[in-house]
Amino acid sequence: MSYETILFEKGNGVATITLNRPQALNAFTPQMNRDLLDALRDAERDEETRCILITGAGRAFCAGQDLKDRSREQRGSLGQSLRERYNPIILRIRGMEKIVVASVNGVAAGAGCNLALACDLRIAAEEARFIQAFVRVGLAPDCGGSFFLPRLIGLSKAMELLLLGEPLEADEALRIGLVSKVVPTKSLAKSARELAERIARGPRSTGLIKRAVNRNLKVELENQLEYEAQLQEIAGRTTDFDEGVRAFLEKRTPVFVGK
Ligand code: T3D
Repeated sequence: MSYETILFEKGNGVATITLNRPQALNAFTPQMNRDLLDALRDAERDEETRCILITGAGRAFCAGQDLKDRSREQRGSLGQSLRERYNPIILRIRGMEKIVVASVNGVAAGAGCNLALACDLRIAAEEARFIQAFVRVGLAPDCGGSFFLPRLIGLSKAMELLLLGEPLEADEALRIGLVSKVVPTKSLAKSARELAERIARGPRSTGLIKRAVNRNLKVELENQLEYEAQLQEIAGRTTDFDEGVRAFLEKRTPVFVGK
C-alpha cells in the first residue's frame, strides 16, 4: 500500500511510520489522518511486526490539526472531525497489543502532542517540545489529552500545561516522567530504533502487559474521547476560535473576548 502523507517501512520486527508534511510541521489534513490509521492497521495485522514507531519528517513531530483548513467557512463540526478522523487513531493505538513508541524528533503541538501521549512510550530529541496548544487558539484539549496528561504527570502540572499552553522542553519532560529518554537530536532515529527492536525481540507477554494496563482504562478512555468531542464542538463555534485561527495565520497574538 502506498501513502500520500506518511512514509511507511518495516524491518527487524519494527514498522516505522513517518508523518511527512514537513512544510507544515506535519500538521494533520484529512488525508494524513486516513494514511496514519491505515498504516496502523497494516502494522497491527502484519505478523512480522512486533513494535510500531511513529516519528515526524523534518524539524517537527507534528503541529496538530492543519489550521489552514480551519477558517469559519471550511471547518464544519469539530466534534465530528474528532469522532471520524482523530479518535479512531487514538483508540487503535491504545487498543492494539503491539507496542507503539513515539520518537519525538521536534515540536509536538495540539493533536500532535496528544498523539505522542497516546503511545506506550516516548523517546525524545533534545530539541523536542511538547505544547498543549489548544488554549492558544481558543480550543479545549482533544485526542485524549485530558485523559493521558493528568495520568502521566499529575493533575497540577497537567492543568498548568493545558491552561497556559506553554512549551514543555525535552529535559523537563524527562524530569517529570512524560518521556522515557532524551537523546541528542542526531542520534534519535538510531536510539528509537534500538528501543523498538528491543521491544520487538521481547516475549509474547509484552502485548499482555499492555492489555493488563489498558483494561481498567478502556471504557473511561472511550467516554472521555466522546466528551472531548462534545466540548470541542462548543469551542469550535466560539468567536475566540475564529480569532485564534486568524491570529495564527496572520502570525500575531490573538485577542480573546471570552465568547
Ligand atoms: O478537527 C479539528 O479541528 C479539531 C482538532 C483539533 C486538534 C488540534 O490540534 S488544535 C491545535 C492546532 N495546532 C496548533 O495550534 C499549533 C500551531 N502551530 C504553532 O503554534 C507553531 O507553528 C509551533 C509552536 C508548532 C512551531 O512554531 P515555530 O515558530 O517553530 O514554527 P512556525 O513558524 O510557527 O511554523 C512553520 C510553518 O509551519 C509555518 O508556515 P510558513 O509560514 O512557513 O508557510 C506555519 O504556518 C506552519 N504550521 C505550523 N503549525 C501549523 C502550520 N500550518 C498549519 N497548521 C498548523 N497547525
